[in-house]
Amino acid sequence: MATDTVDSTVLLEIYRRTARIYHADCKFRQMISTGELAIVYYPVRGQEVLAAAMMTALEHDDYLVTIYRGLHDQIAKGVPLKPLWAEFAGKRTGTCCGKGGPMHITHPESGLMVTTGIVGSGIPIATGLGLASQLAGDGKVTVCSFGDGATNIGAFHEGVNLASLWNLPVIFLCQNNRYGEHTKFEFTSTTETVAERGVAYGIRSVRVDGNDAAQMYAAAREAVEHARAGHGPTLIEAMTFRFNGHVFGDPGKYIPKEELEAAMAADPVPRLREQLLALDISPSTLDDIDAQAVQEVEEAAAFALNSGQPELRENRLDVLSEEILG
Ligand SMILES: Cc1ncc(C[n+]2csc(CCOP(=O)(O)OP(=O)(O)O)c2C)c(N)n1
Repeated sequence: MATDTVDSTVLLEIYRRTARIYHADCKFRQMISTGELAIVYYPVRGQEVLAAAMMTALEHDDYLVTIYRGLHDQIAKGVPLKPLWAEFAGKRTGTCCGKGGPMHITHPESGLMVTTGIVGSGIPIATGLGLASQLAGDGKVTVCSFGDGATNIGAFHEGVNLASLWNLPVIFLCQNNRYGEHTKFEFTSTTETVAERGVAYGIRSVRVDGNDAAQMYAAAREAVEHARAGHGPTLIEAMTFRFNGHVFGDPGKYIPKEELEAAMAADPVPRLREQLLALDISPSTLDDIDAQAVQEVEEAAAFALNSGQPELRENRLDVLSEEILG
């Protein structure tokens, strides 16, 4: 799909979210490198536009289930930056009072229902959220983000099959960054694509260039409208690439040099900027958006650093909806 078929205000909103993600990811990597922050971090550089376009197609109270590599999804869904950063840093002011940490970010107020560390485990949860919405008739759509590696886990097949059978309002968003940890997708899959696996379960399945904002947004909108109209789930296989290693500190030696260079030459962030400039959006408008994002990220990082850690005695609080221990 050509960019001129998507409204430039929509593309600008995608750029705004992309800028926040881009600058937050850079800042996390910088702070870990300098020793200011000691956390396990899964970089999202290269996958920003995909998440920004997907979440722009949602309403604020639609649901999101994501994974440890989830910063881009969380920011794009609208989780406020300060408590998000504080949770990554394990601070009391975080979304889960510092007790979830980087792999377990939850913020239901923004629709972010859960972030999981076990590969594929969010998929049946998302199917359950879809069932809850269908039963309640609340009109909400659940997006479930996961990587290509997760599609080899049993939970993927169970969740997709049930969502298809019960016609649930769920979007299975496979962010195919071509590597599961250190292993190339081709070495783990009997099918060439993830999308064709969905076809076997009778679920509407599409494969798109996730790094193209207009194409990704169009696929996201169609899937949201399809789900909202009661027509059931969609599996979107969004092609992308991660520019850094699996986890921060992994030099990514298993990625052939030429493959990484080609991916970086097609960096989705400057690509979106170029597309906006071609639509007569001025460079200063885009610079202002970047400057605003940098400021928000700096403020969030300072907020996280200056917040205190939860105390040991708080360990058992916030676990159940009703406290049962004094
Ligand atoms: C059930 C399970 N098996 C193995 C792991 C170890 N592990 C963590 S991340 C990962 C790779 C998953 O790759 P993918 O689903 O493609 O997501 P990506 O990290 O590329 O975003 C693995 C094998 C795990 N966390 N859970």
